[in-house]
Amino acid sequence: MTKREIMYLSFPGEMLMRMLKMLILPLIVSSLIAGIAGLDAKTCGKMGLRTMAYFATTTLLAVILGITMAVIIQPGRNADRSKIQRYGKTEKLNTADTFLDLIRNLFPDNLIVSCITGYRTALKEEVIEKKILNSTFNGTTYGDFMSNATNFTSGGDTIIVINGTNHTIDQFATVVREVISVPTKGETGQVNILGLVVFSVCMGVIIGRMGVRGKPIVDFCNCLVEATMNLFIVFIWYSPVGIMFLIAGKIVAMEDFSVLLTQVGLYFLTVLCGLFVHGALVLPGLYFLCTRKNPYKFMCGIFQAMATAFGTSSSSATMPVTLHCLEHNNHIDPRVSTFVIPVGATINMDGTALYEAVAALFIAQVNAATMSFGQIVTISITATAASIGAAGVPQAGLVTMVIVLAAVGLPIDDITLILVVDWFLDRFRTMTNVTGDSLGAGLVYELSKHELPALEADEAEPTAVTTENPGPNKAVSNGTDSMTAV
Ligand code: 7O9
Repeated sequence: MTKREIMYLSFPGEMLMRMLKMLILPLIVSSLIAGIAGLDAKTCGKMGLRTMAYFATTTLLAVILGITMAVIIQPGRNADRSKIQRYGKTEKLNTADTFLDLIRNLFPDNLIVSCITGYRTALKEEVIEKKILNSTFNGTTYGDFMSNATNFTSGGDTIIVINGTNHTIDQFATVVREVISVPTKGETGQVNILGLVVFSVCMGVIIGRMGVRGKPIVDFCNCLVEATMNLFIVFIWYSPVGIMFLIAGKIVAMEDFSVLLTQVGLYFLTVLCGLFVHGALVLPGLYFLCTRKNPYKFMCGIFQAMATAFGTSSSSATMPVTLHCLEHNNHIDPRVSTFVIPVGATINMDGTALYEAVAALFIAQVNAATMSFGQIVTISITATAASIGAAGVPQAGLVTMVIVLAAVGLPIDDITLILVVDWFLDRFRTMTNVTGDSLGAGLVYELSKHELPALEADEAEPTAVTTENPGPNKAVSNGTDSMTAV
């Protein structure tokens, strides 16, 4: 098929992507603000700590699993480098700039702009002229000139008299032009989701502390979440068709798969095995350990979210489906899921972390570079950090990989060796990412469950306080009722 025909074939799938992505912005901002503001500070803090502990544990486990897999299977050991075809190009990148961009993106200077694009340091090339003092003038070398330095006479330019002739320092200089890159302000062209998450979480905390006076915003946000989810239920009917076309379009566009598998097949299998073990054994195991409930029953409930993750290869586009599945199939309290899922979709990427660790070791093996224990630790730290920061750095996929490789001194250009299977592995790692987020929501819910009912009473408290400024009688009596109930 021609590119155009493929575009037509995947068009119904593209429409699904657009519908899902349309919902992300209202959903993430309102669900985080309402979710966090609806909790009291103590529960919010406890739940936040549990969530972060879960995210950190699972990401670290994923990296360790990836490294173990790559060391056992040795996917790159016998690979003949010259036989692996390279695809695409890698771009030049400065690790320090990327890191600063990430921090800048945490705090957007303009909220409206952050809904459209993030900050990215662009390197502008500038020509500068440099004088190099090395030439010879009238038989006098620069060395001679300098050794007579005591003879300097001042007056405008530095002048030196050698054998009765005046010389200036410029006569010994050769002018060279050099191109340097100057960091300037640029744009990522992608929504700065990390900034929006930080903003929403902070606003949620503050609005929650405002009590009654913050209630209109909380109600507004709750209403917006509900409306967005209702709109999503309309779209959900279309999702099976959309996912089918998304995958069909990809299959048609695929190059000869057998060639690809013989080239980097073992690498592909290593990542796949790692993702499978993590998603089907490690994460459910952790869930079981903490909750004593059947994790596979839980995972049946999020099947639709996993299918959407596979079809869209984006955990953010899958977010509405994940929220829907958690609430309707697994009966997770929306106060928990609307907090865990958006934050998880942004910073918790187990599959991505595992993938980056395996990829780095694969490239090391292909280059027959032996990795010391220290370097392996460096890979795990950078892969973990890369998966956390991915949503905040421009062109995340490649850039984070570059950072991991650069940290242990592996050739950056070798990323092109693995690009050919990247789009396919992306689907599987997104599935793992979504599974990790969902099980996390389930786990945090089970652990925080006993604290949540108390919350409902707490929420009613501000209404009771309104006696100070008596509103409609009904509201006051409601509040009193629930206070009595407490
Ligand atoms: C994978 F919170 C949300 F839902 F609003 C949200 C929106 C956007 C969360 C995250 C993002 C976002 O931009 N995420 C992002 C993720 C950006 C760049 C790269 C990645 C990494 O993506 C994963 C991967 O490539 O391994 C994977 N495709 O989980 O979506």
